[in-house]
Amino acid sequence: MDCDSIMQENILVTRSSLPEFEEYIDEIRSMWDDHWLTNMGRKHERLRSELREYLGVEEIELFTNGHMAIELALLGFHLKGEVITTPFTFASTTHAIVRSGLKPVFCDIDPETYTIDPKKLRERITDRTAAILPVHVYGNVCQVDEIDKIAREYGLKVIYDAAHTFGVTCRGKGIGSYGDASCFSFHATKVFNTIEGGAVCYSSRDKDFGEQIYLLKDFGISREDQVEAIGANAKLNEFCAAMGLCNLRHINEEIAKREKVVSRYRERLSKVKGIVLNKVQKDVKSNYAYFPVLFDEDVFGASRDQVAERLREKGIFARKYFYPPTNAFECYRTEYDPFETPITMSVSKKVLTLPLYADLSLSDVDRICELIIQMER
Ligand code: T4K
Repeated sequence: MDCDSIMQENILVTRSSLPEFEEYIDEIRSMWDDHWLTNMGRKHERLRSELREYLGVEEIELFTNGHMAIELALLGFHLKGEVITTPFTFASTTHAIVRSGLKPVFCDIDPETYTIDPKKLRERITDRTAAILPVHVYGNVCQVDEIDKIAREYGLKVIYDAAHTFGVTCRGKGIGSYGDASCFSFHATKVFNTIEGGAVCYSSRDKDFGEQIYLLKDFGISREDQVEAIGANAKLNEFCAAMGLCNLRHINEEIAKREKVVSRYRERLSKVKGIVLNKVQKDVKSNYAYFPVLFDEDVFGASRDQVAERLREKGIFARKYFYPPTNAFECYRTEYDPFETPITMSVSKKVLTLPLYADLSLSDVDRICELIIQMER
């Protein structure tokens, strides 16, 4: 089946939010006057300033995608050695560590939030540990206080992968203001998108770090005749920034629509035996980024894979985010044993993320739930 028919006839795990066509055209029109398309142009700077305010962070730098945001944040702190991280994440998190010349050390997750388990962090720390890279997976906030306490005790940097937590607040504070840096993704599949894009948020006390990541996203060029660092090209272009400016105008409305979808799923699925829903976190304002569901085959009567297959037959493409865990990837097979993180292994085999986007109709949610409930033993 080609991409067109997949998108038209089926319900996919998510669907990019777009502004009205005319709104985007109005936003990009001025680019035909000044011919400025990239390299930190006007739209880029406006978006940076609007995002700083919306996310409630002190400083923010924009990037071409969330992955480069993580890679360059790691490089920006001049880290060497090992980085403790979670294997229950998208490929990007682990790859960013390895591609930055660092070694990932995997720590298991908490069985309720699926985020790194601080109780298991200490035993992973050695004299080679340079940083901790936890992930606010599905928009679930990590145990930021415990992580912070351990990091201070051992003098480690904390870099959050906040790809899933756009707009989330914890105790009223923007999630991007926790840790030494937080990296967001603005990919087309995210709650807020700039088509492709990403950001690193950091404290205004860390001016050196800010200068470093700015240099690193632009080849290390500090002046026309001066190249100070071995940088990459990771600049957010003006078309992407324009999409961000449009989408940001509608973000609260988008999140409110997502909340309705999630409430309906909860209403329909919360009492089904053998189905475990994502925990609602106290003190956290959610962005309803993903709707992960765990299937306990022995109690529910069907496995995650059977449910996924049944939905697929009906044109509903739920996804196994995140299976396999990154420490079980082919490319890391010789270095890691995924059975060293048994909770990750178990969650990863049971989880299915159900379709979720702002315009998913409640009748489609009902249909998805009915198909699932029919499989209950
Ligand atoms: N850290 C974490 C924890 C992450 O989850 C991610 C990205 C990153 C870091 C890195 O951030 P970026 O460098 O990507 O900014 C998707 C996304 O591509 C990826 O951004 C995301 N995580 C990951 C969880 O999901 P795939 O391989 O599953 O994407 P794909 O192409 O299968 O798309 C999934 C569904 O989204 C499609 O079925 C339909 C819908 N879709 C997709 C595209 C590309 C749209 O509606 N519009 C689109 O343009 O990785």
